[in-house]
Amino acid sequence: MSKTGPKDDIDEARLKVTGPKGSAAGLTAVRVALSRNVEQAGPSRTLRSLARLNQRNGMDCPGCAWPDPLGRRSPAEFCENGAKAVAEEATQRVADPDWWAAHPIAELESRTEYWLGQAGRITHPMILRPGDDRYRPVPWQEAFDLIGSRLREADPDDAIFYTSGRTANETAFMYQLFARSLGTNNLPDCSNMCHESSGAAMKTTIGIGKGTVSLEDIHHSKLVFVVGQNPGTNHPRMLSALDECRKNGGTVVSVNPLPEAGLLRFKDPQSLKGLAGEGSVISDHYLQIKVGGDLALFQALGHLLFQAEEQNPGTVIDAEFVATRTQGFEEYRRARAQIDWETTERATGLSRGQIEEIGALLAASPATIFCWALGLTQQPHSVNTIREIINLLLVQGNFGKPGAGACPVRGHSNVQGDRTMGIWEKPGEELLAAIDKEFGIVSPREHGVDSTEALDRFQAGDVDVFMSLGGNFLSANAETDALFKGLRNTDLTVYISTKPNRSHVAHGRTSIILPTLGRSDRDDKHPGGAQFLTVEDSMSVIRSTQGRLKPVSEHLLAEPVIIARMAEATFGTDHVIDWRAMAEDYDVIRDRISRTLPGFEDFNRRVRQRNGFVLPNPPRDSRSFALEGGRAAFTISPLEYLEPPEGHLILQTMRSHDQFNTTYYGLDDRYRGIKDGRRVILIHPDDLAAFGFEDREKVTVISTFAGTERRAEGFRLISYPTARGCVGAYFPEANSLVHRKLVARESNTPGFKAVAVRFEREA
Ligand SMILES: Nc1nc2c(c(=O)[nH]1)N[C@H]1C(S)=C(S)[C@@H](COP(=O)(O)OP(=O)(O)OC[C@H]3O[C@@H](n4cnc5c(=O)[nH]c(N)nc54)[C@H](O)[C@@H]3O)O[C@H]1N2
Ligand SMILES: Nc1nc2c(c(=O)[nH]1)N[C@H]1C(S)=C(S)[C@@H](COP(=O)(O)OP(=O)(O)OC[C@H]3O[C@@H](n4cnc5c(=O)[nH]c(N)nc54)[C@H](O)[C@@H]3O)O[C@H]1N2
Ligand SMILES: [Mo]
Repeated sequence: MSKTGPKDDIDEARLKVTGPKGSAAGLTAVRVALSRNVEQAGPSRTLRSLARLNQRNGMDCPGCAWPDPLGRRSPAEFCENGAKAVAEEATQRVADPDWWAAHPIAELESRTEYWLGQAGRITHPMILRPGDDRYRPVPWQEAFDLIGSRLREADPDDAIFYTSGRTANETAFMYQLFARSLGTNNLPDCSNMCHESSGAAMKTTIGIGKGTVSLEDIHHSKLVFVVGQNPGTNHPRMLSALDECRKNGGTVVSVNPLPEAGLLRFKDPQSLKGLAGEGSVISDHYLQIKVGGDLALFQALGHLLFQAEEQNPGTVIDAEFVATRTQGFEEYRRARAQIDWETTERATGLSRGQIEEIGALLAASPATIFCWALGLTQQPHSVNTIREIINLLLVQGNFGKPGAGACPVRGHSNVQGDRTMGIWEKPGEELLAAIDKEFGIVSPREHGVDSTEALDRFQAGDVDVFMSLGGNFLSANAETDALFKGLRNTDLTVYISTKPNRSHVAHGRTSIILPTLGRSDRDDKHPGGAQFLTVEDSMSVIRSTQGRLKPVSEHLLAEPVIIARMAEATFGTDHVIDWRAMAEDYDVIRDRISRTLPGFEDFNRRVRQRNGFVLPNPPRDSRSFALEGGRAAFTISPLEYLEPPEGHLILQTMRSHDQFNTTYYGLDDRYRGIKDGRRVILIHPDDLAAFGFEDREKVTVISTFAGTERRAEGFRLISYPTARGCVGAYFPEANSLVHRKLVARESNTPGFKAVAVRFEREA
């Protein structure tokens, strides 16, 4: 075990490329997971944390939002990357006051997220005072008083409260209550950059912004599409579910510009048989689509459904469902009557024959699920693309029946729960009225800013206070260079964090870092003893989570306590809301949630049940839709795809196998065979040749949008079997290239997978 992070930062000259692998997981995954844990946390913390991961009364994995099985659980109900997420948090490396003293801001500015994050857990509250050159320790109460007095002075509209999706339900609820008590709905969150397009598309078509399937549905589906998603890396336990689906006779189709290892073959690390040998096939069909071509594909599939129905009347369309549960069907049928195959082939990069083969599968399937993630949510036409999935599901009545439905696979472990708890810049009247009634406050009605609108506010220089509950707002966002300057122009930045990151370096004139307990840490400094928190997974299951590890520093505070003490410092101890009572006993928060939010009745009792409880979901539970007449809505969208300007390619930005968003576990994107370097561009060999470049050549990447250009230097072109015309780079290295106006319409999500780029040779 090493108590300090790596001395050296990433040296891109050490980049090693071995090419893509054909299968995911297996013994290597187990070995990597264990060695990372032991290296960071030591053997005993490793054993204690991993044994309880995703077990009943255990700890919810701080990684992704994939659900846990309700029945049998494997003794190792986690994956390589979940284990790495735990190692990151359970680490015994510390960024203590000595560390901060040794590294002035000017030095930290030159560091990558890798180097910063590997420094370890922050141990003391820290402050950077105006004009000082480094963060120094500050007593908790002094930090709270400073925050409180600044917030009392500020126009609430000039304060912004960001949230990242690791935040637990109780914490999120208190945080939104804090912002609204102050008088603002400025509550942007990571969801704005993530699945907001899914929410926007689903709310307007099926009346709820959440998925409609359970894990059991996946196991027993006849046909599962996995679109724009890399589960082998980002939701590895999903591979077990897909494996089970295939064993039960289901078919899996994946749609992706990259041949991701986890979509090809899978060696189940939870079964001995799976560890050895070839592993099982995951995708029966793989469509190597062009980035942004999915809308065209789904429209073509819609056309093929009607064609199949014509050939075999009464076998494809669920006429009764359509007639009694939907609206707008005839218009949709008319819109799909014609198809322009030439354009469809150009948009998708697929042949008519390939699409027809999948069309036949879909037409014949009695129960279909569409799973998707960020490959569909971060493009200008994302909301319409997802609506087109809903159309396909509606035609065949794939809601509220076993093995069928819509499955947006969420990112952060509690991103869905945070929204349920009211972290939303555009709250509905129902939520605000319920909060006001329960707490005796008057919430503001004016909508706040989302993460993209926040960029404009920083650009304009009118943000006084920026607060961040977890996350890394700077590096996660678009146009990071401008945002960096904007944050520096802020009067006060407050970061509630576990580890150092570049947002801390983009400090306001005064900047405060409040170090907090993580999911795996014991939270027992309360009058009534140890407390637990709750989370909601991607399939709307609410369950408890409790850490047991000894915190790495005695100075850490739990997130609910931090919020309560900030609120007391802001409003005084005689405020209409009893903040302290909530922070002392989380049951008190849950009681108040149960009186405020629908679906949480009797919260404290039900969350203590064996498997927690499932939130109501009208499409899934009763085939009803909270829209006009209780009916789901077909929608009609124009055909749209991404056509780069002459001499350009379309860049998508994605995660390596060794990172969690802006934090890097290591430098080994093992399944893609890329190691020790991250400034790479994956490009098809024919595009490489067409543009006159050599494999491994060093280039500057230039993005163009609305007549402006952005440049990022020091990238290497890597010959890789991606779709033609589409290149890939890692998030967050490429974020500075994304113009803040390049967004998905309606959801305002940055166009992280839709950037037009060209390359310039570097010396
Ligand atoms: N280990 C680990 N787990 C994670 C995360 C992590 O960083 N590390 N992040 C978490 C979070 S917050 C999220 S939101 C999820 C993200 O999970 P993913 O959505 O899997 O994340 P990305 O790496 O962005 O991968 C996007 C995938 O979409 C494909 N793609 C890109 N453009 C298109 C397109 O136009 N069409 C199609 N069909 N495919 C396309 C890419 O090739 C890639 O395979 O994972 C969560 N889980
Ligand atoms: N180019 C590009 N950009 C993207 C994306 C993309 O695909 N491409 N994806 C987008 C997506 S899907 C998302 S979700 C966002 C992610 O955006 P964020 O959620 O803002 O970023 P993270 O990297 O997950 O945040 C990491 C930081 O959270 C803090 N942290 C970790 N655990 C805890 C905890 O328990 N409590 C507290 N208080 N802090 C904690 C640590 O200090 C760590 O440095 O990025 C978006 N940005
Ligand atoms: Mo996400």
